[in-house]
Order: sequence, then structure tokens, then C-alpha cells
Amino acid sequence: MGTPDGMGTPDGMGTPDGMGQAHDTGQAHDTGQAHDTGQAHDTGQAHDTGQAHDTGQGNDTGQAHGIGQGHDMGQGHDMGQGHDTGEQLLSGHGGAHAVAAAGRHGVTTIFTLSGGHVFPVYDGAVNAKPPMRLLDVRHEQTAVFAAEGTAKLTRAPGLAVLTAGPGVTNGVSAIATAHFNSSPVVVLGGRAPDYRWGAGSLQELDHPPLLAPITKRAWTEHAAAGIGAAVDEAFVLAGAPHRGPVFLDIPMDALFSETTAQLPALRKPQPASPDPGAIAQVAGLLSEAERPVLVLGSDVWLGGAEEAARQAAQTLALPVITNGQGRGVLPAGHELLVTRARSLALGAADLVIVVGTPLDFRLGYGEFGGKNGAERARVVHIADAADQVAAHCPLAGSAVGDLAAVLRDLMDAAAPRKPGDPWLARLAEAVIGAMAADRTLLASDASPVHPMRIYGELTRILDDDAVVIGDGGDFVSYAGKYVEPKRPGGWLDPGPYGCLGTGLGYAIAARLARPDAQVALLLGDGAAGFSLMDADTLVRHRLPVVMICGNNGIWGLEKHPMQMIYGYDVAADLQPQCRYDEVVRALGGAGALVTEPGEIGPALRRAFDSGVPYLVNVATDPGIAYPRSTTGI
Ligand SMILES: Cc1ncc(C[n+]2csc(CCOP(=O)(O)OP(=O)(O)O)c2C)c(N)n1
Ligand SMILES: [Mg+2]
Repeated sequence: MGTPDGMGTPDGMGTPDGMGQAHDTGQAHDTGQAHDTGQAHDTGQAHDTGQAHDTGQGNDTGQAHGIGQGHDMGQGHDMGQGHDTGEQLLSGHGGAHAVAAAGRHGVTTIFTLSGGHVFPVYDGAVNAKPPMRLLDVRHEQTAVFAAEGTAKLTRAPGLAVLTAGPGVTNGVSAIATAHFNSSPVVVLGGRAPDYRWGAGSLQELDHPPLLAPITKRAWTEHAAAGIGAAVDEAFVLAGAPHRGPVFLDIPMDALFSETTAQLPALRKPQPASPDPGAIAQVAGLLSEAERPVLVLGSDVWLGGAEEAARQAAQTLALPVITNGQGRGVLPAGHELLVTRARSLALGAADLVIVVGTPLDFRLGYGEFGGKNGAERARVVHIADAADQVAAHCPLAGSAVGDLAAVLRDLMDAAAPRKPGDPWLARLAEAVIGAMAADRTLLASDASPVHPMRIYGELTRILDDDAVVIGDGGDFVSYAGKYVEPKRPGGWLDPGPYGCLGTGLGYAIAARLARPDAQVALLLGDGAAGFSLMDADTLVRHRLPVVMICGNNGIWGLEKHPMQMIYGYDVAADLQPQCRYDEVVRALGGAGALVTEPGEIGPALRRAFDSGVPYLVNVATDPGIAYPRSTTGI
């Protein structure tokens, strides 16, 4: 299922698929765009494609077999592993060149949703040796979220291929999310053909100007012979610190063209060494500090610095707060992990060293300390690239470079804190107090269900290597607080862009990247509406994932604040106890509605044991709002 059999062959063109596109456009007829629609039907995407064939470009898909010699797609995501990393001669059509270039960067899966403008990429994937997996989804944002989830989990660039026009624009929120998360993602867009540019062919849109503000680079490769090198460049750029999404579109006449080209030798980004002077200055600040805190963010994991960070924290005896993908660098229960005493730690600190995450709203914009009349804390920002160092708040120090190198150098340069440090003892006590205070609600027998009870049950069932994904409002805020990962790289949240709808894409990525681990997707009932149709993708591609819907029947994170501000709310209600479990059942998965607290644990166990996509739909109390201290504004 889901393989694009027959795609890319001349016969595949002008099939009902091509007609379907014109027909879809035909729906615009009803909205009064009759003439455009008629033209699209007459000239048709299939017809455009046919023209590329008539000119003899792309007729012999068999040539694609010659592409990607030396590839071994089964080798996982290590860059270039199993691939010829030297210069390479490419032949065949542009799609085959693109696949060969991506394969060398460790890509094993293309996330996509079909469109004629990108057929050659599919043909290149089908005919690569071995073939590259095509994972076709139900909405382009899911394809990009899946590529981003892959990047977050494997720490190598993920690839999404989107068809021209609406395919690309449907991916924009997900590309923006990757931009804010510094996730290495390559988005390859189809593009209307150059030879008709300006004449108004189907789905003709100049994408790069739209994508430029949310990518490291967005450009068009017009020459068939340049496609391999351009795709290679996109992957190098996406994976080089500071990482992020890169967009490249290719006009369909170039993509369908047969040509030969030279693929340059694989380039690996060289880790940047930190400046010793900067490290010495930070070490000096540490020696003067009485109440230091170390904050570890997503780039610590993405940059492979998790071991160095753990060692630095332990050697220097620094209390640690984690966020994003930094979560799990110190495992749940570690004596130095004080995330649960976060407000005391960041409020009373006199030095906060933030590594690998921006000083954004999640970190009070970089303003720490000052609690109970104390002085403001000094702040050090450590980033993997100079342009990432905060410019909006005063810094006492900063360091730039490969994060593992920075942390190791700092560990060598700074003096460890003395055993019996009263600051550490105070924080440890606060952590114990916070955890004790939670116990009652995590075991709550209230009916309707208190959302915390779900986490009380879930954390008992989760393995150390589980991947937990949060997509929702209040329901996910609870998860962030009460699901503390045991390992890094197992927690996926949407990050500072806060885009609802990441869930199914991230879950697809997690199932592929961690075939044997539990994958738990925590979905608000509102969030579920953005991507639940992709439960169909889980079913078609046999990707068992446990979805847990915290179903309070409202957009909780909007309804409660609106009530607070106005004393009333609008546009914040959903259907009470809507049967999202039945939706997943109808799509071929399984599910159950849970209304009583005692049923949650057994239902979760059944879900994990089922081996199929399964949604546990827990009706929760809409009267309960997550007790938040910040709004993010
Ligand atoms: C794409 C997008 N649209 C709207 C929002 C605004 N928003 C943030 S949280 C939230 C409510 C989420 O509701 P739900 O998923 O049901 O979780 P709950 O808060 O009820 O637990 C909304 C609408 C957003 N963050 N992203
Ligand atoms: Mg809700």
C-alpha cells in the first residue's frame, strides 16, 4: 500500500490522477472561477507532463537504475554511511539526481503527498537501488512535520517533497515550526514549468519569496544538470549549525529532463571551536556565583552534546533545568535535575547559563533572579552560531561553537562546586516538595477525570526509551510537567512556534525512527482536528502508535484565559465527548472511549499491546485549567 506503482512511467501520466487534478480544480468552478478551471482541464497537468515526454526528456525511466550506485538505504541516518561519498556521476532524469543526492545524506524516507509536478522524484525513489521509501500522507503539513520529527529524532536532515503551489503552501506552518526549532529539514518543492512561466499554468507560484523568511535559504534550481548539486547543497546547509529548514523548488521541465551531472564529494560541517577567552570568562563568572543554574535546550541534543552536557553538569555540580529536546539529558530522578523547582531556581539564581536554546518566552526572555528583592541574575548565553546569541537582553558572557566542545572546555576551565552546597540542597528540597504535592492529583479518583490522572497512569507504563509527543494546549502543558523523560531525544513538543497539528507527523516519524520503542502521542481534542485524518497514514503504512486524547470538549488553553479576561468566552467550545476513537476505528485503526479514572490504566495497556494505531479517548473535566504563570506574550 502507498507505493507509487506505475508513477513516473509515461503511462502514469494522463491517467485519472492527472484528470483528478483538473477535476479538483473543477471544484473551483462552483466558486465562479469557471474559465481558469476549464483551461486547466484542457491543458491539464498531465498534458504539461506529456510535453516534457514529447521532447524526449524523461522517457526512459529505466535509466534511473543507474543512479545511486553504491547506495545502501538500510544503513540508517548516519550521513553518507554506506554511500559513495566521493564525487559521483549522475545520469537519468532530475528526480533521480535529487534522490541520489538525498540518499548520500542518509535519507531513507521521503514524506510526501502526490502531485504530478514531483513525479520524477517518486520515480527516482522507486528505481533507486535499493528503493527509497515513499511515505505518503493526507496533508502536506504532516509530510513536513514528519520530516522535522525525523530530524529531531535521528539528528540528520529529514526530507519532505511537496507538489507545486498548494502543496508547498500547505507545508508553510510546518516549515516555520522547523525554523523556530532549528530542525534540519529539506523541503523539495515541485514548480510549474519554466517554459510556460508567466502564462498561468496550473499551480504556478513563485515559492522562494514566501519561504525565504522561514528557511536558511530558499531558491529555485532551473537547470536539470544542477539538481543533484543543489539538493546536496540544501542538505549540507540544513545540517550545518545553526540548523534549520532549507527550501528548494525545481521547475517540472527541469525535473523531467534526462541529463548527466557530477555530484560533488560529500562535505561534512566542521565543528567550530569555541574562543578560549570566552570560556575563561564564563568559568570566572561561575567561580563568583553562589546560586548558578545551567539550562539545557534542544540544540544540546541536536548538536550531539548531551554526553558532554551531562558530564559538565555532574563534574561542576550544577543544578540543571532542561527544555525542548534537552529534556532527558539528565534523566528523570537525577539529583541535579531541578526542572520541578524551576521557579525557585530561576527566580533566586545569581547566574544562569543557558545552552542551546533561545532566551525566548519559555525562559522569561532572559530575565532571571530578582526574587524577594535579590539582584538580577547574570546571564550567559551559549549557542552553536554567533547569530543565535541573544541581543535583546544584557549578557554577562557568551560563547559560540560546537556545543560539546564548549561544554567540555568549560568543564576543564571551571572549578567544581563544593560538596554540601546549600543552594543545591535548597533546590533538591524544593523538587521533593513539588513532587510530593503532585501525588494526590496524579492518583485522582475524580469523575470526570482530572487530566493529571492520565499522566499518573501513563508514566507507570512508559519504558525508558519511549517517545512521547505532545500536541495540544493545557493537556500537553500537564504532560510537559509530569512526563519527565529518562533519555534525551524521546520528547517531541512543537517548540516556541506553538503550532497545533504537529502530532501525527511527529508520530509517523517516531514510529519509523524508533521501530521498537513505545510511541505515545498526547493529543488535545482541539489539536486532534488538525491532523487526525493522518491516522489513515498510520493504518496504510502499518505504523502502530498509541494516541491519547485528553478530551475536555473545549479549546481549553483559549477558553479559560478568555473567561478570565472577559468573564465570558466564544469560539472555544468543541463537541463534548466527541468520538475521536471512532474516527480512528473508521480509518482502520482501533480505539476506546474512557470516562472513569479506573479505566485509564487498563485502556492504555490494551492500546500499547494492540500493535495497531489506537486512540484512547479520555473524557476529562472541562472545568480544570492548567495552572500557568506565563502567557507567552
Ligand atoms: C495552528 C494553531 N491554531 C491555533 C492555536 C491557538 N491555540 C493554542 S492552544 C489552543 C487550544 C488547544 O486545545 P486542545 O488541543 O483541545 O487542548 P486543551 O487546551 O483543551 O487541553 C489553541 C486554539 C495554535 N497554537 N496553533
Ligand atoms: Mg481540549
